[in-house]
Amino acid sequence: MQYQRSSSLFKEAQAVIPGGVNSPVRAFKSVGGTPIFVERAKGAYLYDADGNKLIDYISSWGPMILGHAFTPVIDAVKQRADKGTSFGMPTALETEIANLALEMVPNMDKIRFVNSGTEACMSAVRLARGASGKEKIIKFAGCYHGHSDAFLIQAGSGAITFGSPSSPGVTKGTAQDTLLAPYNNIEAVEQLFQEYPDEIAAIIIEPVAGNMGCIPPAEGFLDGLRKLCDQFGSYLIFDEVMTGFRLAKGGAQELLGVKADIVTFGKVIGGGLPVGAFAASEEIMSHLAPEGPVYQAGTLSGNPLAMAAGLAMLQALNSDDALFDRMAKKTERLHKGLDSVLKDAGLPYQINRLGSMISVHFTEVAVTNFESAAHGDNDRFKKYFHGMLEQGIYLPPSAFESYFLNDALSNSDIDQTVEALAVIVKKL
Ligand code: HOZ
Repeated sequence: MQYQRSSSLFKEAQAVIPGGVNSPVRAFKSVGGTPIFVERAKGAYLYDADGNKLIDYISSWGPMILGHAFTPVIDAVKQRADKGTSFGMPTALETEIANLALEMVPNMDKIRFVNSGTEACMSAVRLARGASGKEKIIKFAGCYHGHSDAFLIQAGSGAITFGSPSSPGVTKGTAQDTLLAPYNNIEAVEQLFQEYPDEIAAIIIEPVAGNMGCIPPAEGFLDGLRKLCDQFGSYLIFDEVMTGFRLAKGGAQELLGVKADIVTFGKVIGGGLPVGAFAASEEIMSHLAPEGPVYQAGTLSGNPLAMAAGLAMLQALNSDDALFDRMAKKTERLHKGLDSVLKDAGLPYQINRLGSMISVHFTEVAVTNFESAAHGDNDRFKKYFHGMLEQGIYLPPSAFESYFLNDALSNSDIDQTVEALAVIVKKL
């Protein structure tokens, strides 16, 4: 494959945008080489600036769950654009998508729309603090909840990829209110509650971690968190930015049968436009301005184009009862295929999967938390990433990210992906 055009576009971008990108993981720093500049995408395929066609396994990091340029979403945006793109005033569309989202997601009475997953998580924590009158939160090493200060402490995703899980610029004061525990370790969380019984406003967690590769929760772990929150009067926040409307209509709460107090969304809920949201019970949401004193706002919140895209996406998901099962089966097919090639090659590897999320780590230890994810052999991952790219397969350019499959991927795309691995596996 040739990447001359991407390469020159990257140079031009580096002159005016830090690192040449508007979000660090896109820069390919952990795998090396030149980021691919996209020209357009349709269904399961990306078409880059050099005219290469790639099978896409990131689906815009989640939102393109029904494939790129999904016609009902594109039509909804086009139709809405003619009526004006922003008013800073309420529209009926916001109530319509709120009703549908609340019908699909269990346990929630009210929802507030924002512009990104970062904003949703940041606002959810402020709400938990304001409603509980407590200040500390517990987060898990390797989980990523956006780039707001309180979360950039042992964070996953790009923060690990670039070796700065705890970012400069986050004050000591902020850091001391964020307590850390290893993912899947209930004893560590119990210990934190013993140490700070009256100070913990909330636990925030990705119910299926997707920012250190894909790491499903251990049996009983989320239930254990639920019990601790009930016992100590703390809120359980599920960051469902990745899992919401992806693992099931009702996200991880529905699939795993654990009730959260506050849920945050992003990615799929915007159908590919910038949307985040957070939802909770009537009582918790009553603390939010203008009803209550916890302030949160946004000029572009509930933006009509974004709401139209999100509504069309949720309607499509809600009307297809076979979708989530079908996507889980496709992901299982990929898992089995990759597994058989890697096993035959005798390489150390782990494949984690839940629903339509999956990832490969090149290590002999089971990957259950940040520490074990960090055991992965990054040199081998780089060869894997670039080898697959040469074969026309676009994977996440970091071992600390999950793949997000989309429904446009056919069995033959998946088989082609497995064949690509068979071609390159001897060079890994
Ligand atoms: N933080 C995102 C993945 N976990 C990457 C966002 C992007 O680069 O688009």
